[in-house]
Amino acid sequence: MTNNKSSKIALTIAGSDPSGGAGFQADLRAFKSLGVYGVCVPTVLTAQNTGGVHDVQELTAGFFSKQIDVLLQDIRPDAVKTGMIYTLDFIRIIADKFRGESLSNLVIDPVAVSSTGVLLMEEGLLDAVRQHLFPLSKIITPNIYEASVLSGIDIKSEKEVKEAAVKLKGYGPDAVIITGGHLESKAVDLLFDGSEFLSLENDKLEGEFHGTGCVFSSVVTASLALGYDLKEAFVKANDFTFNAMKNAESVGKGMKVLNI
Ligand code: PXL
Repeated sequence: MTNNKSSKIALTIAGSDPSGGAGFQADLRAFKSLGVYGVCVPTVLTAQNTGGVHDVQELTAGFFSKQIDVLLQDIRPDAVKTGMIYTLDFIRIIADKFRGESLSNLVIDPVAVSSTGVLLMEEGLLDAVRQHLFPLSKIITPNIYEASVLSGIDIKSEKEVKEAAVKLKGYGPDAVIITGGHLESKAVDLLFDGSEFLSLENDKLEGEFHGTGCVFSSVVTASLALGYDLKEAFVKANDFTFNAMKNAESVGKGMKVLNI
């Protein structure tokens, strides 16, 4: 049999956002924007619009697991990302599959709360993500809030962002990116690869945006699928996300969604 595969492939394991601004819908569009073929396994469904998350419906663990098995029997992704996971069972299933299938280039976006403050995982589960998934991952992409909870460091300035990055690196990922330092007048993203820090600063943009974390981590994932290194993936994600925010659109009555 000849192998006609030409596109690189990225898998997102994430929640559904019917409004398309976040969740696997945003991930798939971001993959496509980088020329990467996207595949997806939903974890949960949400009842959601641009105003916020109204309800969450989990899939059963058995069905979730089957989606991954059936997909991987057929398609081998070049990179994988996780977004909203929601339950401990699902965290364990992802860790098992990841080890069992010897997949590479895992990007963990430890999604904890929505932009409007709704919990996107059961309480206390960030610890389980840290314990089960960080050791398997290439890059983790917490925002400042998630990095604070995960590291136990109360982040107030760039000094603590760096301390948190060093601590999170100790949990096993090859690299840590802490996004959206909503600190002072600039938005700062920080990469730590175990030896060096790289900070990228952008002007803070006015308004409320939905899905920035999903888009950022998806660009990192697509970049790894394309063969870029950590630093290149970081720079690409920072640049792409900032431009998509600058050109954000109001598709509904609530938050703006990124233009990707
Ligand atoms: O932006 C985080 C996020 C991720 N995944 C889903 C979401 C949200 C935010 O609302 O709904 C499905």
